[in-house]
Amino acid sequence: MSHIVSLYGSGGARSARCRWALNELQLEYEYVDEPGLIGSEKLRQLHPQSKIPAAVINGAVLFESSAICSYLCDLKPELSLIPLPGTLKRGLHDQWISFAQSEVEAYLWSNVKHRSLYPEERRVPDVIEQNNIEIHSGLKVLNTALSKSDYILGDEFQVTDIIVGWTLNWARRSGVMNDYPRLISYNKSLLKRKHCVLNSE
Ligand SMILES: N[C@@H](CCC(=O)N[C@@H](CS)C(=O)NCC(=O)O)C(=O)O
Repeated sequence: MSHIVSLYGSGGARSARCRWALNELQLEYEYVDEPGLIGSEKLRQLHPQSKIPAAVINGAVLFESSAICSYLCDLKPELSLIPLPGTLKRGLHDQWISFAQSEVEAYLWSNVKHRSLYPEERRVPDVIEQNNIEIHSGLKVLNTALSKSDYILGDEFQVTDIIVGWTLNWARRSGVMNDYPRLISYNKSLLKRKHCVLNSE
């Protein structure tokens, strides 16, 4: 069955997760990357906070990058990029994408806000040190989990690796991943993938 997909995004933002998943799934899609998109009324029709990514898939609106990625993979089960619903592996997929986003990514994002995004009067520099403690706690867990296998869920690349991999690539680019050799080698192997669109710098 063919699917009609429009993705709203920009560059290396979290929408890159969705572009990478779409590429792995070999799904054609319309990509909407326009100046002034974030915060626009046009995007607010699709995302209540007018953030990216948002997607229209077969006429239905979806936001949150990991939800978009997982749903797209569910649409093409024959490619086996996501474990089937109801399996333990699917539970582990949910576990690790939630873990990466809530235990690492949210703190990376908070650091960016407190360093540069918020207006000066909202920035709390002390938060950054606290955030870094949380980030390292999360990275340590991921480093240990990945020491047992090539990919998060075992021997096969899954969309889980796209979602968690985006978080880890951001950690690397933020300079907080240097003490985790397994995360560095995992990140390198993901960046080599043909369909990967993450920023390798
Ligand atoms: N948890 C959301 C985060 C969405 C998000 O914060 N997107 C950023 C770009 S990567 C954005 O649109 N930021 C604009 C803003 O915060 O106003 C997801 O994974 O989709």
